This record gives sequence, structure tokens and C-alpha cells, in this order.
Amino acid sequence: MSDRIASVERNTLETQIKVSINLDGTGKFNCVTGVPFLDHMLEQVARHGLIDLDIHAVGDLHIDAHHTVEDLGITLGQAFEIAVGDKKGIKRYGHAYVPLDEALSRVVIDFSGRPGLEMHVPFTRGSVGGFDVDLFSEFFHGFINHAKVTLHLDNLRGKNTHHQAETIFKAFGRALRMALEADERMAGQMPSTKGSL
Ligand SMILES: [Mn+2]
Repeated sequence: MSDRIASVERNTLETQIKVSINLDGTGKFNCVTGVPFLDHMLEQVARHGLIDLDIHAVGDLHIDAHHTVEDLGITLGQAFEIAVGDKKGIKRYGHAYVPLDEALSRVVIDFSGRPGLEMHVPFTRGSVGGFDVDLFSEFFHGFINHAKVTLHLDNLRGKNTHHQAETIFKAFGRALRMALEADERMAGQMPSTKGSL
């Protein structure tokens, strides 16, 4: 497999975002978004996905975090779409269950070439760490629309909102890692009978 890296810069009147990723990294994380709880979540993706993430975002946080969070999802999705390349020889599907104390989440991903999101996360509170939990679905919609993946996010159990969110992002990282790993028996073939994804 050639280097699976990408750098994307996306500028609008609302946000200016730079994202660099290495899908075959070690989990190096360098991230300044101005939204600390989101940084904490993205660090989980880097660490558990073993994906290097370098993110710099400046957004209109004086309004709220909405544009910054949504546009980060979009830019990260664009970077994944580029870095993943032709998808030959990857596992394509990935899944993970992750617990954190009382909370348990399951994430399933398919690098299908089509955007799809099923998000079933009954957050027990409306905000966590000053972060509006509505914004998680904005982030993931931005991501799936541009990474062109099918993503099922289920929080199966949980009382603590921080734990609910953290298990989703840790499982997201683990599922990404599985899906993007080389499948030796696939031997460089497309993991699809269509011949393309
Ligand atoms: Mn935490």
C-alpha cells in the first residue's frame, strides 16, 4: 500500500480548518480547535485508531461551536476520502464494542463509497463539558458525507454523558482501524464484487 496520508485546508467565512492525517500512524495527536471537549474526543480517535491527526481550526466560536464542529467533520471526512485511496486490499468493514464503566457503545463502519449514518445515542444530558451534544450528529454527518462511509453508532447503555460520548469516539477509532487494516488474504484485490468502492 502506498502512503495513506492527506492534508486538506478548508476555508469559509465561518471557519478556517487545516487537517493532516496518516492512516498508518502511531496515534500522534496535535489538535487546536478551541472546543476542548471535541479535542478530547478526537484524541480518542487518534489513539485508538492509531491514526496521526494534526488539526488546526479557527471558527466563529463567539456564536457557538456549531460551524466549527460541523466543518471539522467535513474536513476530516475529506482527508479520509483522499488518504484511503483506491481501497484495494483493505478489510473495508470494521466494528468495535467499547465500555467505560457503566457505558457501552458499538460502532460499525463500511468504507462503502456511499454516505450513510445511523446514530442511536440517547444522551442523558444536553451538554457535556460545555459542549452541546446535538453537535455530535453534526460532526458525524459532516464526516460520513465526505468520507463516503456507512456508519452505525449505537450507545447500548450508559448513564454518564461523558462516558456515552467517549465510548462512541473510542469505538469509532477502533472500528476505523479494523476497516482500514490490510487484509492479507484479499491480496490487493477490491473488497467488493462490483470491482470498485
Ligand atoms: Mn474522558
